[in-house]
Amino acid sequence: MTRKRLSPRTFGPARCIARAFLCLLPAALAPGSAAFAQAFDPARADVAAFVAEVSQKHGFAPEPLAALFAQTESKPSILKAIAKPAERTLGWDEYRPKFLVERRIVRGAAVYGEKQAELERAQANSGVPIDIMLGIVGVETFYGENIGKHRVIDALSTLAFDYPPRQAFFRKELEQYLVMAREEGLDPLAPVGSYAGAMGLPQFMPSSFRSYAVDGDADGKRDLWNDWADVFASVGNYLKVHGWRAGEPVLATANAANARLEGLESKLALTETVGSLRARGLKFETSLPDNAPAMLVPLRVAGGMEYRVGFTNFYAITRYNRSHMYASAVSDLADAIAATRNGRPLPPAGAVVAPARALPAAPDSGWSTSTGTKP
Ligand SMILES: [Ca+2]
Repeated sequence: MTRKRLSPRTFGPARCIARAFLCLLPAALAPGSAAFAQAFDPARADVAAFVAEVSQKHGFAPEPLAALFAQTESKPSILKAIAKPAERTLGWDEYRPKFLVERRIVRGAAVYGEKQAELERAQANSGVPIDIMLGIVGVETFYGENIGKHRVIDALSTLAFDYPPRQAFFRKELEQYLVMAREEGLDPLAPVGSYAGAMGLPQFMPSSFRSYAVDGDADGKRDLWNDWADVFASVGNYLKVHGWRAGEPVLATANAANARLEGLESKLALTETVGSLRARGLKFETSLPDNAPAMLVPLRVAGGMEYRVGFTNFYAITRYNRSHMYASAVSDLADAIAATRNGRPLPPAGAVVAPARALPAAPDSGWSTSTGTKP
């Protein structure tokens, strides 16, 4: 879908609301919608039905759960944020510089200095390089500087009950959140996150938290807001579960000047191999063998296209956020952090620009990360 305006809050699972849903917005903001934050009425039919269902399914006492919703607010600012019209799609040459800024690179290298033990432990356990984990957290929340300011319960409830286009998705996440809060011993009113309920430094949705978050320092808690050991262990685990291969590259820049790309799909899937792409005349270097899975990564820039070849580990990053540009930015930020902390010059920004070709539009932003969910 079309990429939204770039701002810290667009990074996190909230960034990608399918345009198709926008036409349904009037239903979400129908007359009678509150102009100001308003506590939910537990007697409201859909809220009461949800409380009854979740209580029965997970063994919650219904009264305290109903009382919780009386303390939960439906927030117009959340509805406004999720329905914000998509601005024009950014080119790669506009998207990349948003992330590859000096402060983000330097801060990543500084976080390495501060959290080296946590990073090394997470790398040893997951096989995911330190710099990739820093790249993910750097792109998602600027290493925790922008984790969102909404109460997670407000965000999920607002979207579960007052945003019909995505209510099925958010009711599931709300259910997962309630179970998660109980499992983790958290007051469900306390955690904060993005306007879509993505949590902590790595912006995990509740279902991802339950499935992939890891207690990195064995203190009995999974704390993605404050515990860096848990943050890196969880990011590493997420990528490992989604197919990360230790020691293998993420991508290679490619020269497509004389390549025959007709008929190639640009979807986010490992539909090609190193050999099949080379057979089309795409020139790139890699240590991987001819039969290694690969995908073409088309990146639109002024004057044409930059191409890369993504390997299995590139694909794993796209499971965090379904976007060619996202995975490319994470990889480039990781490379820049690695260079900085090792005292090397930054890798070059650009690659060969080839004429634009008639490839199918790339799905360069799906519904998020860590959620593993599509619109
Ligand atoms: Ca912990």
